[in-house]
Amino acid sequence: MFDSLSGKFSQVIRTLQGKGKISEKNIQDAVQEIQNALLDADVNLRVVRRFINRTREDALGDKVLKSVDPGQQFTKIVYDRMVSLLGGEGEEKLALKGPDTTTVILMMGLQGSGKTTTSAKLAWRLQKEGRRPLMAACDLIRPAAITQLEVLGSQYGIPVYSEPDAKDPVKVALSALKAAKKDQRDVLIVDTSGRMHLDEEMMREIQDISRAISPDERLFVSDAMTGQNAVNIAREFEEKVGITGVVLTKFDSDTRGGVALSLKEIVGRPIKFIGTGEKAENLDVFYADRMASRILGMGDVVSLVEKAQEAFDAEKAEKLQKKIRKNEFDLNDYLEQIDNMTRMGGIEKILDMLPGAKGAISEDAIDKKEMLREKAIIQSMTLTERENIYIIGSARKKRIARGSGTSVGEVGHLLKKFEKMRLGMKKLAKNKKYQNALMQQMGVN
Ligand SMILES: Nc1nc2c(ncn2[C@@H]2O[C@H](COP(=O)(O)OP(=O)(O)OP(=O)(O)O)[C@@H](O)[C@H]2O)c(=O)[nH]1
Ligand SMILES: [Mg+2]
Repeated sequence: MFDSLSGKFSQVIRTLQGKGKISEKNIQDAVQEIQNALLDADVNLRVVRRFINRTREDALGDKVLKSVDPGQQFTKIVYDRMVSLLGGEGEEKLALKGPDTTTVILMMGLQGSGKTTTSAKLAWRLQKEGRRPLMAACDLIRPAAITQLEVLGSQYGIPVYSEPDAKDPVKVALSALKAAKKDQRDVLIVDTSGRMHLDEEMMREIQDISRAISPDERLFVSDAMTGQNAVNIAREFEEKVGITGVVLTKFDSDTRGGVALSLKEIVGRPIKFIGTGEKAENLDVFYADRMASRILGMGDVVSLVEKAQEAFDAEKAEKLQKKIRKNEFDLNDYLEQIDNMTRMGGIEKILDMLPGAKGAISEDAIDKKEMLREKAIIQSMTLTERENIYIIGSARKKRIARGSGTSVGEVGHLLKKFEKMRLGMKKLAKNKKYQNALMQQMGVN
């Protein structure tokens, strides 16, 4: 999967990294090549356009051209864009309820996409995690479907609810749910029949099943090998039934992978698992960041990206230091720091970047709620006010308090705290020993 795409990406990136200096033209060329590679991989045209526009926008900003290592920075931009295209960082967890209730998972998708196999894989995975799954055989169309699920069930030690002579899958699903509850099964996985093409009657059937059993998860199972059509089909399922997550199967196959890249963006639903083979253990949790580095075709792209990130941080920190030394640190900078802190998930990291600052910033600066309140207050100020807090008199304070839903006292408190902090930071920044430590930390000397 993705072999050809990866090959092309690494080539583009290697070319850029070899260059000490990068021009706008180089970047335009690189972006163009990435566009061709994505189109060759059968990625949806609209998705390609959006991806390319965003990448170009980021890449032509100051960030790349003025950065320490433009090649690395460009890689990071492409990587970040790829991660967000695939659904962002972290894992998309299944919506599992507590063990005292039954979580219902409905499997749906085209014929042969891997619903039955995935039902069994998922049940096996959940059972390993200590759950008690039951599978329901609600494919009453394909003659061997029930047997197939039963065989898988006995292979992996998972019970299957079935009614061999039944005609109505909605009834079977309802009875299966009843049986699951009676037997205190905490997960019910409902396998349904595949739809060859979008047959209205078949869509109504899956709609009816879904309405009857109100699934907590409605997983759209899609074969990674199907072409562009998969995107339209997913859209149809999303409209008619509603998708809560996507499972991409047959990732182990040799395909160009375009569908995988298009689905999230078009359908707007997260990819939760990928199938990488026929066996029970061949179902992996989907991680956009890991997939992105795989697609970029560089084992070490992640560390590369981290290095670029560090360089970027160091540059910013240096700028910030200059401002502090000159006493030019203003509320705009402070706001940026608050945003950084929330983004990075903690003040610690920022404080680590400014050695010695930990002591200078009082404990209450680390209060998250206060941080959000401060953010609201600063955002209600004009840019001039943020640059020069001394123009903020009582009329302005009142306006700011009203705008931010706080009180005049709270606005005053923030201004006082900020002034004190700035003085403290300035003093620190004038301290030679502190400066040396800081420079060393940033690798400047
Ligand atoms: N290599 C590989 N094969 C898979 C994967 N997932 C499913 N398959 C195979 O694909 C074929 C179809 O899988 P099924 O699970 O029967 O598909 P289905 O969606 O239930 O099919 P219908 O019930 O006919 O609609 C089977 O031969 C599976 O073994 C996968 O991740 N990798
Ligand atoms: Mg099936």
